[in-house]
Amino acid sequence: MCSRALNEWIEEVARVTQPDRIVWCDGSEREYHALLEQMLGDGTLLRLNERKYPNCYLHRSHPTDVARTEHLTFICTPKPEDAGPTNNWMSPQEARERVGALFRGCMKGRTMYVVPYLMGPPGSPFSEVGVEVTDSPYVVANMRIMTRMGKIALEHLGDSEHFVRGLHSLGDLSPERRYICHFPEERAIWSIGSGYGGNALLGKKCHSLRIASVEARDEGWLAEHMLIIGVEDPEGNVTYLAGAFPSACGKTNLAMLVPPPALSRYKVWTVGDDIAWLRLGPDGRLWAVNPETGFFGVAPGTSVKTNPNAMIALSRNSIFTNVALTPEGTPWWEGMSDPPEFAYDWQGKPWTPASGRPAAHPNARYTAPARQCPSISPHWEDPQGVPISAILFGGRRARVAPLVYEAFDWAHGVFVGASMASETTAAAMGEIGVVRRDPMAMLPFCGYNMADYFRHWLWMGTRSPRMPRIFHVNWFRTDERGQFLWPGFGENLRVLKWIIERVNGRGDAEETPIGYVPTPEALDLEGLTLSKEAVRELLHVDPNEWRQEAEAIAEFFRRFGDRLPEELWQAHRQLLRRLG
Ligand code: OXD
Ligand code: MN
Repeated sequence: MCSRALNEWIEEVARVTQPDRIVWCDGSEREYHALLEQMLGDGTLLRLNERKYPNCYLHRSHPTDVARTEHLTFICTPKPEDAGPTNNWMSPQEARERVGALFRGCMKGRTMYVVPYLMGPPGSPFSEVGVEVTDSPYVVANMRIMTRMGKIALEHLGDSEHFVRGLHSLGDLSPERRYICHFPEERAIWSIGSGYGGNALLGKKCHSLRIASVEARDEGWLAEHMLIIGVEDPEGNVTYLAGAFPSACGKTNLAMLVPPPALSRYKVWTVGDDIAWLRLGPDGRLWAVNPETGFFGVAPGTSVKTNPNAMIALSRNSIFTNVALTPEGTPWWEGMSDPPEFAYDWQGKPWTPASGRPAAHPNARYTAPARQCPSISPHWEDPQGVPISAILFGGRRARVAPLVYEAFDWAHGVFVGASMASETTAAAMGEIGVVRRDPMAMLPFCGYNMADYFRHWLWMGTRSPRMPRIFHVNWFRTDERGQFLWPGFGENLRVLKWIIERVNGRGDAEETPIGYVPTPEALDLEGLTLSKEAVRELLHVDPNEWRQEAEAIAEFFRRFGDRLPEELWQAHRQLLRRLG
């Protein structure tokens, strides 16, 4: 059984791209292994040490194709205003001409894979079918880890014509001919010239965030760049939290947090590490699913110490991209362990610790099945999702933002999310470490005008009195010598504990101009050696810094002109008033 609309679309795509062969992927183990063998044969993959990393492979990408290329990512709507000032815009007609030309004959001599996939748990009202057509077997193999692929997706599709159409080709991998185009009105994606995850695994950022955010606006739900976790207290109560953090700011680590010894009677359950689809349930609460089935995590910095659950998840059946390779055939990256005496770097060149360059690319990745994560929640595939009690917004801020604060109410929380900022990381091409506004961590992922997106968020808050409470966290504050003030990682549970107490009507807080900040005693710091000054600094709200911050926020808001919801300006004026 196969939808006629799907067959027709595949015929049309094949006419344009002219592949030598068309392969419909069924998602089976057999098919996966055949693909792997083929890629081992042509050098696309290298097999890792079968004893230490069973069924694991290394891929080295083209050296210019190692991260998302935001400047080559476009929203193609009839009017530029519908893409908004924070997106690159191209008219659908121009895209069809300029980018369409690159697809003409691009699969000559290649195999075209048809990859049906399901985002979201089987049988869930949240779930959506997409079909990615690609000429990259590496993309197919990764899609099989990251999505429910093949037969199950076709079953969900039935004879419907309702699916996201994703067309991907490696093209010639040249950045000059690289485009990632989204057509929200047609629910279509065209990506050419890159094999990198965020650009090429179309189920992920392109479908589940950029296209889905537009659907969510139209249908009354939220598609967000958020992790989802359940925190179980010693009495066995589980509170679910969702958190939006920019790329490479520790979402995966937080999603798989291991409690520190002082809080060993707590347990953190992983539901998702990157994307959340959230809908109002019949009970008026906001329920969330993780549409993915795998983790496409940043390898550098991941270790048994920082994220033991990830290390177990990635130890088998995983694909590594742009990590270093040790002589014994195991992957290595900066921060994993003491450096090996010798390795091959991410480009396959001989490397030693004296080489003076990183062995792994800073944005090296692992693609690992979610079900292998020891902390995976027993509810991670529940069709109705999990009920969210609190939303966390967070960024990487050396200064200004305290460790944690709570918004006064939903509308203020939307202001907090809309004015979020973070220092840039290696997950996208460009300068690293500069502070940029990244509202709700969605700046690179919102498929429409963010002013309308903020309006949608505000409207969601009016729909139920049981919406989650909103918090802002910052694990990255530093002292005047540039040292992190907060230990981070597992210790972040102390902050989550306060958040959960607040949600349950407990947890002492002080009202400050920016929101409720915990009193120093309200944070459980038992067993942590943190000076009183450090705690004070971590929780400090400096009115002068915040006045400057408010000016930077206003400057950002002004970019949206009249389209910015008045509620956000009102929240801004209130902030200034409270700052005095
Ligand atoms: C990711 C990203 O890969 O945000 O998740 O870049
Ligand atoms: Mn992400």
